[in-house]
Amino acid sequence: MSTIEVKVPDIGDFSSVEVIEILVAVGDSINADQSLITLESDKAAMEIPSSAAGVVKAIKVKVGDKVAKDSVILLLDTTAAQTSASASEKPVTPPVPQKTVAEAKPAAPAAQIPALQPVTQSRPSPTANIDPVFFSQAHASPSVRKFARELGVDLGKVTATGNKGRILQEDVQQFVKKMLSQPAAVAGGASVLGVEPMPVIDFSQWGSVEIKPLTKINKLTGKFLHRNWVNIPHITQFDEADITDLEAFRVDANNEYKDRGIKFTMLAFIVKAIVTALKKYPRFNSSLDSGGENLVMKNYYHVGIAVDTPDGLVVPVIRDVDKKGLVDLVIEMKEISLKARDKKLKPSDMQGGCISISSLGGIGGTKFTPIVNAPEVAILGVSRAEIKPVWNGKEFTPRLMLPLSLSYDHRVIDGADGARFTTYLSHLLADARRLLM
Ligand code: CAO
Repeated sequence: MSTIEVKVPDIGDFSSVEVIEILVAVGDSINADQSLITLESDKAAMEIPSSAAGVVKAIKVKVGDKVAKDSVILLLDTTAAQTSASASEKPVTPPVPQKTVAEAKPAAPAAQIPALQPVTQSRPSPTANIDPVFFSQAHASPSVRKFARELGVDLGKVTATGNKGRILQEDVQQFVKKMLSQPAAVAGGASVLGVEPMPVIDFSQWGSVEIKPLTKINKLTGKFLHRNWVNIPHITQFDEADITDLEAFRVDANNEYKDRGIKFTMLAFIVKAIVTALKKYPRFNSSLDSGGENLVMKNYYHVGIAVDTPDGLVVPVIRDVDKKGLVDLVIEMKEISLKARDKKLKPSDMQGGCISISSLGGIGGTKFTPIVNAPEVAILGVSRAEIKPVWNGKEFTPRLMLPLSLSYDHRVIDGADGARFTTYLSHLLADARRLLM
């Protein structure tokens, strides 16, 4: 038996170069010239070939080590290789993979897929985690490995077209192109580039299920909400308005207008107040232009109201709120919510809003984070008012507090302005006389 030390050859000007990959394992039969390790300096990556054929007895370096000329890489039993090849004629691991590693790789055992997350189809991501074993065994030049690493491509999944199954840079590019062009098999539709798609799940494996198609409105709103959620950097500012006095006024007004069949809702006051706040903080009454370079400042005041219908959420718009009195607003709001629930809204009834209000106060809840209804830049969420003890400087007094949740587009509105807007809105609602000013 003859054991030799395989050393780093003369690698030019490099005196201390990092080992980034070990390409063989103890027990591997290797050929002369087979790549053993990959070194990477600031300037280049290089594979170091074996000086002889044999069986690897021990590896003397590890990933992260710094090596130079004559550093020992491994111990090689040079007789064992010849003996095993000639005597037993067992196929040894080919020094250079003749197929792509993906083809050579045994099928992944089912146990590798978590039992509770059966993924029947999902788009493989080019940036999926790289399998270090198959990446290191893939037959590719250092520059191609570097290129693949930068793109996050697992070389083990790339089909090679080069000589003797070598993976070329074009193969990596082709792989990325293919991944990007594959339709996303995502529950619920579109996926975000670079984000792992949602798995497709067979729920019937855990019990009986039935399929209910989404309504047309569900599908449309789902698309818009997803688009807005993904495109807009959202912040939600919470506040509470003391509406004790406003509620007393509302009850009086309702008694007064009872004979005319008019019922003032808290929402009508909020619509009026929000327009006064838009006038004070005009940036909330703007939209980003399509290039994202300019703000389109609006000189009109149209407010969208989210209406819950059996078929889903719709947001009709009340136009020119600043030119309308409370009675007109109350009548119009009643009409549009009836129209919405009777499916009589036209597309134009839902366009041109400056800001939207989503009121869940009639249902319950303390706070929520509504999604901005682009191209608007803010949306006000209103939750259920509650009597709370409020400190007036001397004592706690029972006050009716209305929770407000203002979500806004942080590209257009700064946090300080978000807080100013809700503070001002709360002042307006606390003293409705300010709405006249
Ligand atoms: N606090 C306490 N009570 C409230 C309240 C609040 N903030 N807002 C409404 N209420 C009360 C009302 O006074 C009314 O009580 P009475 O019948 O005793 O007078 C009751 O709750 C029902 O009000 P309402 O919700 O029907 O009426 P509204 O004017 O407040 O709202 C509308 C109208 C169209 C906004 C509402 O019906 C609706 O559809 N809300 C849901 C909106 C939605 O789905 N948003 C989610 C979008 S985010 O995904």
